[in-house]
Amino acid sequence: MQENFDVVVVGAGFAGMYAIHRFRKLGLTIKVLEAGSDVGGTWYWNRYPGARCDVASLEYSFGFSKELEQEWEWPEVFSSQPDILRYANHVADRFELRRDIQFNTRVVEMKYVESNNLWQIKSESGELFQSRFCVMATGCLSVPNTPLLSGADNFEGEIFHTGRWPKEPVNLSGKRVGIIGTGSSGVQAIPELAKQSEHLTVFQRTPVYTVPANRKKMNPAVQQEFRDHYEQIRALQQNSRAGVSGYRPGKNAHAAVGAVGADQSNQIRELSHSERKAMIDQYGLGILLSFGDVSSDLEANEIANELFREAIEEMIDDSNVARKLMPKNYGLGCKRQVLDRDYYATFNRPDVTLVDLIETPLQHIQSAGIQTVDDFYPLDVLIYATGFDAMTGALMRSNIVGRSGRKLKHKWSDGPVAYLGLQMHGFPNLFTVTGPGSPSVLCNMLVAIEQHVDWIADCIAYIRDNKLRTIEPTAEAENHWVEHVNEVSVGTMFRAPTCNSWYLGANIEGKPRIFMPYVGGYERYRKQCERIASEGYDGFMLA
Ligand code: N01
Repeated sequence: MQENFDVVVVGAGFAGMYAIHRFRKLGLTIKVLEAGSDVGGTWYWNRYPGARCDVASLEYSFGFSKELEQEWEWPEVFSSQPDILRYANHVADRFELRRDIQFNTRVVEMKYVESNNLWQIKSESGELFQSRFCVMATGCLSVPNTPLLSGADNFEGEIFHTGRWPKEPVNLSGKRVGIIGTGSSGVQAIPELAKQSEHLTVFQRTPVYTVPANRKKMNPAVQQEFRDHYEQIRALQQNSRAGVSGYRPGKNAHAAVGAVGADQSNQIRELSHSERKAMIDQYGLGILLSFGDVSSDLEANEIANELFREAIEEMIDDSNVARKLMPKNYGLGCKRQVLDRDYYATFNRPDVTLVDLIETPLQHIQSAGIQTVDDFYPLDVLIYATGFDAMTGALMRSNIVGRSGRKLKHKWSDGPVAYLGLQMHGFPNLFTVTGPGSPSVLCNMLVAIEQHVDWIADCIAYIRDNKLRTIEPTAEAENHWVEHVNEVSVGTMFRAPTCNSWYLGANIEGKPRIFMPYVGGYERYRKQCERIASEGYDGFMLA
């Protein structure tokens, strides 16, 4: 049996959830297919201890409903995963979203049928769905990367991935826990795991630059101030580089968001060593990221890196451990900035061991632990905090077949090619939310999601109202956009010669090295999308 809809949406994270609300207003029939058992996307899957958002709660929220803005209470300035998931559930309840979602349904194939201009979607259990439009709301960081380590199948203890943490509580007390990976997930989990386990061994390949997160409880006066000014705040977000307003309430409610003390016009090169240290003492290590030259000039960047290493030396009791924790071969700003709570202090605990996998590589995983070239580490639990096949992973795994039997996998074999990160030539009526080539992960995701879903909804309405059947970008427009995305990233720290990050696909073996998100800024991007739509969808073929 095959069910028919106007739109099938894949994924019930924040993008899929907002899509239901927005598409209902157009009177469209919708089906959202979600692999998980409930809403929340990334916040549904990433339940590991310590998981938390790095965008301030009052900014990381939907702007489409004034009532929602007024009624929701955020307990902390930067929200923990349980609070964000609670918000997602509240939104689902309040707007009765679940009636259009089919949970526990993984999409395994999507095929465009040219004879009737419809998409056929197949689930893992063989169910078939058909729709005129498809919206991939599959998230940028939704496919966990589990590296193939020698002997991994031998391990007889419990195994977890931070990106697939179980819903049921995980009891680590009295257990010897090992964690591989020190990116954002590992850095957040490590201090909590150290508290919960008998002994924690951290297997680190690349040391991280991490700065303390703001850990304040929400001040009710600040929350009220935001509620009173949300219209202004949303406008500021729309005209910002990263979808963040930076709004700071008045004197009595200051420091609601972000770090203060320097701006991009400040140059680290112009300060003496003692002036630089004084600024770190006053504002914390995060200040290093605020100097304009640190993100644009390799020598200035290295000054900041060296200051960072000095700070690590001061924070860590054992100089050998401090040395291992110091990032050396890449600079600040190359990767997504990591925020932590007590990360460095955790390595001063007697029940935490740091293993440097570059100095002493992992040889083999055995039934009872990990063997490196110089030691054996007995473990009851092994945790992978090894990241994701980012931005393209979920799309590539959906086995998408477009016009003339062309597979997305083949189209993207040398890297993602898409127009505005919204559509691909050869795949009519298929849209991606925060796809490669859009600001996505460099932006407040909630802002990026709302902008994309609104754009897609307006586009579908345009097609319907003009009695058209299909839309897809021209190959030319798509190629120009890819060139532009590439051009604007040149000269940024993201593409420094020493930089290897998931933004570049460098964390996945064999993945083409392409800088995937759009670094030109959210406001500039949004204006381009608006211009293109207002000019009758410039660069798109409509039929
Ligand atoms: O993943 P990562 P993540 N052997 O790819 C290591 C968002 N996020 O899940 O660098 C040994 O950054 C790898 O080492 P190396 C945020 O956007 C946000 O931590 O490849 N180690 C690295 O240390 C973030 O950027 C929040 O040498 C191996 C780690 O695993 C993104 O998600 C919180 C290995 C992976 O780090 C991804 O973060 C959490 C191997 N074979 C996540 N393979 C917040 O909002 C990989 N590693 C705060």
